[in-house]
Amino acid sequence: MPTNEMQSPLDLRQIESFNLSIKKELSKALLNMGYGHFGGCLSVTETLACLYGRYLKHDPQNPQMKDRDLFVLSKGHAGPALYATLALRGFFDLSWLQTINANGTNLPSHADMNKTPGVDMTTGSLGQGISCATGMAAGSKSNVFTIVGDGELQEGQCWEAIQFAAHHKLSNLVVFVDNNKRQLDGDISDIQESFDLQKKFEAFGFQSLAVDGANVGAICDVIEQALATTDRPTAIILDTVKGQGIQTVVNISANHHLRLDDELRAAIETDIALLDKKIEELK
Ligand SMILES: Cc1ncc(C[n+]2csc(CCOP(=O)(O)OP(=O)(O)O)c2C)c(N)n1
Repeated sequence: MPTNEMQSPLDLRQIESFNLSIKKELSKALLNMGYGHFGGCLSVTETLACLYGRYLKHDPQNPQMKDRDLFVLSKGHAGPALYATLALRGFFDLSWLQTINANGTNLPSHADMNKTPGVDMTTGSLGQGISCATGMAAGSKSNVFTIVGDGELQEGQCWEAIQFAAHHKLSNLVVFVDNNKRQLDGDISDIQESFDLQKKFEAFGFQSLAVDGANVGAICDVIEQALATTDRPTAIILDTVKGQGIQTVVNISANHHLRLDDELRAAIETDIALLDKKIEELK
């Protein structure tokens, strides 16, 4: 897999600041809506910051650039995390985030390639994104990155895609698993155990790596391992916490989708102020 030489890469401090800014902007957008998928948006921001800050070949001025790398948010309900990333990267104005899911918006709650500059695949029906990403990797020389949920992997079609990718040795495909141990209605281990995801991907023929999904430096290291691999696809199992970065959300066990009352809103606003402080310290 060739590495990206076209964009000016951010250093680790900048990537961490980018990550915190994504958390802040997506949280502000969901506060504005009054509801949203807080938990599963917040658990993927570190990975998005690494990809869009350093590794993904892209051009915000030309979202359809021909030889760009491709990104598929297979867990499409985390759309607001991707939108905050794209806005901060310059694909569109930050003010668009205030229109998420509104009538006529370019930012529907789930990702839509026909509406949003920078979105490479429409997703939301779990299982379909990783299948599309695999087909895109088979049909292109570009690198294709996708993020799937651990709950999403209960969809059988994911494993068809994984088997196909391994058989065709799609070394330009990187599958991140947001292993936050929760799905919509509870703990994965209560609903349908994932067992050892790293071993499962390895058994299918992937290079299979595990990493702390809250540590941007560690995530960059495993992405580099993936980019250096030329004989098979890579899976990166992200050890994450649903809601990570906004403690109020972490503390709520049923944090998949929150509807805000005044108390919750005030608590999240306090957490956003803490993020602001950290962002300031990183300057
Ligand atoms: C095919 C399909 N079935 C059900 C849903 C409804 N749904 C949206 S998110 C979700 C839970 C997914 O869990 P996970 O992939 O672990 O996401 P995370 O916890 O990281 O947000 C479900 C069941 C859907 N979007 N698509």
